[in-house]
Amino acid sequence: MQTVLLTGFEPFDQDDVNPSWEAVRQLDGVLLDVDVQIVARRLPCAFATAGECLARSINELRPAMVIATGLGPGRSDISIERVAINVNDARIPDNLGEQPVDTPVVDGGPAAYFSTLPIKSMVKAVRDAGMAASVSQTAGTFVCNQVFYLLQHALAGTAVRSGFIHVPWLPEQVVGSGRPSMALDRIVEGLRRAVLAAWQTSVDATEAGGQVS
Ligand code: PCA
Repeated sequence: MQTVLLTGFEPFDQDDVNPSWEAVRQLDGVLLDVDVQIVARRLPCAFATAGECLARSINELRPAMVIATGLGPGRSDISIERVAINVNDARIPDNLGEQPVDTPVVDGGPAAYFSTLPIKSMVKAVRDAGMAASVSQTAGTFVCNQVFYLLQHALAGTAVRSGFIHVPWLPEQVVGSGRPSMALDRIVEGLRRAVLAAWQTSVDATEAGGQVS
């Protein structure tokens, strides 16, 4: 049996749930395909500990593919991230009170890493299943981008493909605010379809999915 590691984050800022963890915990133990099982793990929302925790899970599970997920506050769809950048620039403190400004994720590391997942095929698979999805050109500069960068850095040059997905708030988190959200069962199914497409696709589809600015 092979393993696909999916991570989600603990709540942060003002929220008392994080939809990324609420969704991936429902996929823990699910058979993705013949002989491939999803294992879900929760990461702390802290610059000092999230990367360590991710590395421990990778060492323990030796997964065949790794997809980290997080809440993208204000996102309206399942956002498949294209690129992780070598910058921490926190607008708010993390859960340990740390707020790095303009520091590198990895001293002397490359400016950026691309996702090694078939991002266009993943967007198409989620949309075909009836959920909104798009390629996102930035994972921000907070803990999600840091984890995404550390993940790509750790697995660079290996056969283990990896990437990052941001998900929207849940409807109950945005009541009366006019902010976008997505129901939990749709996030769960959207993630499952995205992960399945990533697993089954070795050459990405050519589909328009960029942004003008
Ligand atoms: N979202 C934050 C960190 C944890 C999470 O779920 C981010 O986008 O950086």
